[in-house]
Amino acid sequence: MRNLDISMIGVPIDLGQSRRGVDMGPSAMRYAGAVERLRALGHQVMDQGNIVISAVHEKTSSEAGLKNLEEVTAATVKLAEAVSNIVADNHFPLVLGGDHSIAIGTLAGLADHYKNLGVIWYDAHADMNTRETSPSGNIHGMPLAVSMGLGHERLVNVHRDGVKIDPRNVVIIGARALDPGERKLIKEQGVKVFTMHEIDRYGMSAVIQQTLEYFSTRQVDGVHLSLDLDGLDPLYTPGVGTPVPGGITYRESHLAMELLEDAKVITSAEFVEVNPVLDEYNKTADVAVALMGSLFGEKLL
Ligand code: B3U
Ligand code: MN
Ligand code: MN
Repeated sequence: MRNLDISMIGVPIDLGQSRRGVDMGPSAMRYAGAVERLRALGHQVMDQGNIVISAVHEKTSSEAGLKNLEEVTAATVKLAEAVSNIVADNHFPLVLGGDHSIAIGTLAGLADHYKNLGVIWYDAHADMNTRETSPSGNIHGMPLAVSMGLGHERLVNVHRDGVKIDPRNVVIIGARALDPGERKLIKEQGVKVFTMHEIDRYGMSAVIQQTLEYFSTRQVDGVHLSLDLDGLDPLYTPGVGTPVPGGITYRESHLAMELLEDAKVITSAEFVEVNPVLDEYNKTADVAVALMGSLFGEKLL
């Protein structure tokens, strides 16, 4: 058990994709008891509240192939600054989304402090589209590519110019919906991917073990967990904008969090894509908070 100073920050934005309501994700996870759950484990939790998102329901910018580029850029610039300050204070940044476009800001802020950061992208998707390959124009399908320096310059240069993470330090877990351009980029960039095939075949325990071994050969100086709730099967997390069947189970996800906690490697985390409008009661936020519990040291005995 680590006793951490956790700084929680919410990013109530839904403009990185096309279904409204994911801006209420931070509230839903707070309502599900995120702060209390982590305090009960002995951590100090400072809830910094939310980043201010301007004109969240008013779409003002349009750039072909990139929906709401202006607003997403502005939000991620603010988030990057906040995350960087949290790490400078030696606190653990815990970011609550919002759609996954916010990872552009989280990773940009972390890049101030880590020179060789490892990233776990727990997601049904690779989020490695660019304007040219995106089937939707939704920026939440692009943050991983952007953080590798691939994409619109406004996004690539958020907070500081250029590349934020080394593609060879990225491990995607749970992928089962990849676009043609993403498949190509994954190969070209040397991203490590555990699709549902590997999870089914070897089990989550082996997948996390191999992830940890891989990070160790990469000599990473920290590991960020970017957890998209659509990585889980929609049976468990129905409140997401783009559910994909055949996903990671509740039990496998808890095991993954517990194994990461045992290894004491995670240095920052974000939980994204919780959309209470699409949810069954607050099920998806409840699962997010339960997973936070395991990630931060909850044990049965
Ligand atoms: N790859 C598709 C769909 C998608 C990506 N991320 C989510 N959905 N959540 C796209 O639009 O880029
Ligand atoms: Mn995602
Ligand atoms: Mn996803």
